[in-house]
Amino acid sequence: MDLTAVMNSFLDGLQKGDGGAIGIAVAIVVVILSILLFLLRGKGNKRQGILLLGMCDTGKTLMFHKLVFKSDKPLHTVTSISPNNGDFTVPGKNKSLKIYDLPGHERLRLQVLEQFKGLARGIVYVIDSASVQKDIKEVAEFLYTILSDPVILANAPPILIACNKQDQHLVKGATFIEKQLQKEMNTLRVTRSAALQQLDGTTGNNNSYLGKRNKDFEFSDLKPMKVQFVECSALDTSDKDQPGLMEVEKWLMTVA
Ligand SMILES: Nc1nc2c(ncn2[C@@H]2O[C@H](COP(=O)(O)OP(=O)(O)O)[C@@H](O)[C@H]2O)c(=O)[nH]1
Ligand SMILES: [Mg+2]
Repeated sequence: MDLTAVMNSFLDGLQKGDGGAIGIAVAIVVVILSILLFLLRGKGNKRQGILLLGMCDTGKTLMFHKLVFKSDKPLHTVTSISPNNGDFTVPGKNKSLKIYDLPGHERLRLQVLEQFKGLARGIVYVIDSASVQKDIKEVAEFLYTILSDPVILANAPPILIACNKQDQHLVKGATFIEKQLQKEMNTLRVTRSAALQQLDGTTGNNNSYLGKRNKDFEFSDLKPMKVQFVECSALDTSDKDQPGLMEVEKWLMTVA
């Protein structure tokens, strides 16, 4: 029996309301729908976003312009209220990442995190190395909120802590900032998990306690989430010894 004959008898069966033929037709439709759904879902899961997060005035928008537009011109923006996004083409690879410059204003940042966290293939947490000591509490708090978010914990995107503005005089280096942040996170995890326990009345078993118990907080204990610190400068200076954004770009290449 050739294929046309099989098709004909199958269509004949369908017309006559033959149970077997209808069963086969239903099965075929189900298989096609499943494949379509699988393909669509696969596409949605492929997170391509890099979120630039951090306090106001840390240099996120300047960094965004440098990475996306390679623009050398100084920026004439006012405080960015709405998110920007643009493509970063990965040199040497046929890939691009979507960079999101998200507003760091205190009243907006949690809402913005909520909206964009599902897109994160990676997160760049930008710090102003010149003012980080003064603002350490707030800097640590937002970072803690990001790292203990259930969606972020589930996806475990790599995190780059970009210690920006290294071109300025007497700024702290990445190692110093990492130590300061670890100390602050150590305090925060106690207050945060205590506050949560009071709220929902449960004992422990929430995600708000980051790192290992019975041990001071360390970023390396957040595995499988990988947290890295680099020094950078989004501002152009004629000084060739300045780090520029080289380390950030290197990291983006490893994430893409
Ligand atoms: N010296 C120095 N200034 C910077 C650097 N990055 C940004 N700035 C300046 O810091 C201010 C805030 O930058 P902006 O990108 O708007 O910060 P955002 O609020 O995080 O988006 C601007 O005046 C920038 O020119 C840097 O690496 N070094
Ligand atoms: Mg901005």
